[in-house]
Parts: sequence; C-alpha cells; structure tokens
Amino acid sequence: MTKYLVDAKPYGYEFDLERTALVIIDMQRDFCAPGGFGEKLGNDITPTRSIIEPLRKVLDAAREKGMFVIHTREGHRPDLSDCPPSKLNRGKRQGAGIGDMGPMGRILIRGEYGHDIVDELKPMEGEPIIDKPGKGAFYQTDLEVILQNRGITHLIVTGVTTHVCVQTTIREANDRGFDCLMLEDCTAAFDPRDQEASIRMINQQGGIFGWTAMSKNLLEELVK
Ligand code: TIU
Repeated sequence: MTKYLVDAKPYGYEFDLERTALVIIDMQRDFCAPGGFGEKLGNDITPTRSIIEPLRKVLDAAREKGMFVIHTREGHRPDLSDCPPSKLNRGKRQGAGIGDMGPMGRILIRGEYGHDIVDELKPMEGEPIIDKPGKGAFYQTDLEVILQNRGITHLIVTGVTTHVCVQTTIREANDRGFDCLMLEDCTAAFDPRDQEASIRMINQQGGIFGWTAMSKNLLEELVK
C-alpha cells in the first residue's frame, strides 16, 4: 500500500492510494457553461467554471499515480420517466424546466451536449461515469458496488455544486463508511456563502462528515 498524509481540516487526512478514488461530481456543461441548468436557475456560473483549471491539475496527478477516477453526471432519460414530478415542477417554476430545449440541447437530459462533461475534464477509458437522477451519487446508482468491488474506502471529492450534489454525496458516503476529503478549491457553489458554509459543515465537530483541504496540499503530497 502507498500511504499519504494530506494537511487537512480538522486534522491530517491519511489514505492508501490503492483504496482511494477521486470522485468528480457533475462537471457538466449544464452547470459550467452559458445557457445550462445552473444559469437558467438564476445563477452566475463564474464560480463553477473557475474550478475547471485546478481540478484538471488534480485529475492529471491522480491519473499519473494510477488513482481510481470516477465521474458523475446528473440527468434524466429523454422521456423523463425517471424524474420525480416534484423535481420537474420546481425546475419549471424557476424557468429551468428539465427536458426543456436550451442552447446546448434539452436541459439535464442524457445524451444531450449540455448534459455531458466539459472537454477539459473528459473521462478517459476505464474511468466509470455514474449517471444519477438525484443530487447524491449513491441514490439509484451502482456507485457503491463499484467502489466495494475495487476495495475503495476513501474518497477525494470534487466538482459542483458544493452545497447541493457534492454535500449530498459526501453525506451519503459518510453514512456508508467512506472517509471523504473535499477539495475546497476544486468544488464550487454559485454563491460564496454556500461554499464557505459547506466547508464548515463538513470539517466541523472533529470532521463530522469528513475532511477539507486545498488541492495544493494533496498535490504536494502526491509528488513525494
Ligand atoms: N442547483 C444546484 O446548485 N445544483 C444542482 O442542481 N446539481 C448539482 O449540484 N450537481
């Protein structure tokens, strides 16, 4: 086992390379490009775009080390049969109807251009893509069994948005016994207050849901 110790809050995050996965949540055009779901909900997408570059560095380092990498995408079947009416109705009230036509195709629909992952973070062969209907990556997906089969116990979690899909996934993972490190500068919320609050919610009370750290702390450790 190759052991690492990352300077993190509330204390050092220790992991074995072979038992750790880098999880990249929903880095889809629908959250990071103009005209997508994120922007249609009334948000400024500058923060979600700004993490593409630091995240790319982490992804490169993880691939270099042979760390297991997993990508997720939020989205639905074209006939919307897997989209709860409640989710559909709330999106419509906000002017962001799931399935509505936008500049990148139908919003949050699998197979559409806007639903796919941004070019800079395109998955490589062998890196599973988890298509999820909800905010949490464990809900109604095969993520847990994929992690179990690989002997994964630790997750380094990145992506968007911090207060919605990233937090929900970390909470789900924590209850399933995974030790999660969230990278503060490789996650983004549309509002900086949500980013700050999310970081505090995770690492408070002795690491109630997990750890947080800046990506440079992980990168410094990985090059050793
Ligand atoms: N709206 C919002 O902040 N996020 C989502 O709806 N999905 C994800 O976080 N991926």
